[in-house]
Amino acid sequence: MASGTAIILLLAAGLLAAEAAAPWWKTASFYQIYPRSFKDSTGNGIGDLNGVTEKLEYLKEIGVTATWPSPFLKSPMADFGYDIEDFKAVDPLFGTMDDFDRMMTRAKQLNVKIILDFVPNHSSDECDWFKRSAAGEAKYKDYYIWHPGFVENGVRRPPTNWVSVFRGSAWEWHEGRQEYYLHQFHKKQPDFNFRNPVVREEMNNVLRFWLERGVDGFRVDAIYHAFEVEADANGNYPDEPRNDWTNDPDEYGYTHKIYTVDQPETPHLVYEWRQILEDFQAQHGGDERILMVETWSPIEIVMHYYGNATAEGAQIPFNFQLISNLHRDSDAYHYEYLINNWLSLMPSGKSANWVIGNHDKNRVGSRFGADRVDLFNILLLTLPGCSITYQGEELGMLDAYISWADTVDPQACNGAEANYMAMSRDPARTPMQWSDEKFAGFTTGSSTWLPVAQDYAQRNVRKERGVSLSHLNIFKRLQQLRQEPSMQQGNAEIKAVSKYVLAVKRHMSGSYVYISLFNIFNSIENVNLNGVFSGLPDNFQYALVTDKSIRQLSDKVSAGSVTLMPHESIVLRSTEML
Ligand SMILES: *[C@@H]1O[C@H](CO)[C@@H](O)[C@H](O)[C@H]1NC(C)=O
Ligand SMILES: CC(=O)N[C@H]1CO[C@H](CO)[C@@H](O)[C@@H]1O
Repeated sequence: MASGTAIILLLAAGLLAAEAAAPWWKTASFYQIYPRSFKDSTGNGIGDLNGVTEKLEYLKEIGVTATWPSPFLKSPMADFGYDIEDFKAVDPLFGTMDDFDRMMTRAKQLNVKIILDFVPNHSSDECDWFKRSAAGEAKYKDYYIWHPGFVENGVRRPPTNWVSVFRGSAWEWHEGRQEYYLHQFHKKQPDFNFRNPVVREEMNNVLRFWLERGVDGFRVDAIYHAFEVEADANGNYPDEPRNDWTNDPDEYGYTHKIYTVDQPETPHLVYEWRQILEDFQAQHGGDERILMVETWSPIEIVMHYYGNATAEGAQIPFNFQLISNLHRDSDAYHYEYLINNWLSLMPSGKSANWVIGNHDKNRVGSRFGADRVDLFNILLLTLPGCSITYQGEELGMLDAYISWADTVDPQACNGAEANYMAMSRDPARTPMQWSDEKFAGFTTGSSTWLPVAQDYAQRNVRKERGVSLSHLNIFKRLQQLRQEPSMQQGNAEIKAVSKYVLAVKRHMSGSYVYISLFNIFNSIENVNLNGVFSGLPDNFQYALVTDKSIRQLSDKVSAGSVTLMPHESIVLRSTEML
């Protein structure tokens, strides 16, 4: 057969591949579930995996592509599951491995992807590996970071001045082994030694284990703490330089973190994990598995997690620019800068992602004002790339008032009654509001692990389904708009029209032009879009309105004059394809 035919076949295959090329995650809508508070299936007042399974259809209803439930692996719960005892087992509080498998089966039927929250920086001190390491068993001896410390004038002191995030020395003396172990967090959370290839392989096996069980990827918790500086030839570690703004050696800010976070090796650990995913893919086929990594590092460092010139990294290094830097008074120029800065620093060929809420932050409506709930949902869902929504934000859930007596967050309980509210993450972790039934339909039991928010009778899924411009229905409408070619693959231009108004234009040649407009403040604004974007058609119509709008869906409007009501956000669509 002529080699020409083979070339044509190859070309055809190439074209098909290119058409199917946009991987599922690039414009996905991710949804973070906090399993303790999503749905309780047993009546004990704590959400569980069967509860998640029961509500997967709801995720489908609101157009979610993928969900990452916060950790549900076996844990003594010193830090609500971020301290893992067994990396390959479900905690009985959340269910069983069979429940997990059922959740996966249902998710696959509905085509909702499941991402596992993977917590690699440490294990629990009750983890079998730590016990064996402490006992000096050969294989496990160097699984964690051990050092005998120093004795000066008969007094023992820790190896360095490093401080734990939870206050006090990051080194804890272990009587059994007669050495200190390193813990950057709680003393019940010893840090792994990722310089030990056996530990890396052990973790790689954890990834393989869950891939085999069907997960679509991993969300990697606080990766920037994974490595510490390498020990010198004598096995010693250097002190970190002092910060001059505190003299309290127990305060986390006492030292400047140059040896305990953001070490140059850390992104390479992520590249290694990506390779595990690729290898699995090559063997098993199916849709692309992904890595989402959490790192609260400077933006230039975050970019390394995308990969380097020769190795792929995480598809989604979390973009915390909006969640970290925006506040109530931020003007449109600030929004514009933060968004464009990410897009311009991102290596070419990579995709953006946007985060505005999570289980560690106050509710969006409480941080920015309830009048801006739709604004942030519209922003997240019309920017290019993928959106990441924390459960309940689609309803506009607000922080609940939690009394001191009801407070359970260790971060708040460790402090004093006088200022616990500033520390507590409980207000954003209250049970999901499904209906106006008792306990908001979250449980059939007689109590809940955290109180249900006081406003649940007005703000819940069932009620919002029935109100045409509810936050929930706007969220669903946005998901439909996101399917449009201009939103999926179009270019994006993000511009501040003034201090008050932000504009996002999405367009792909041969399709409609979409423009989202955000009136951030409390005044009426008039915008001439021709002064903002060049080459616009004259006529637009409203593709999305909110309860702030005086115009209706499909009303016509000229590009030369668009009026925005206080806090109004809208999406316009050109009347013609361009
Ligand atoms: C990229 O990372 C890989 C894997 O860690 C490494 O082997 C390679 O040298 C790096 N390439 C560049 C150009 O830095
Ligand atoms: C890498 C990692 O797992 N980071 C986590 C380390 O532990 C603390 C305390 O549990 C978590 O809050 C971090 O997110």
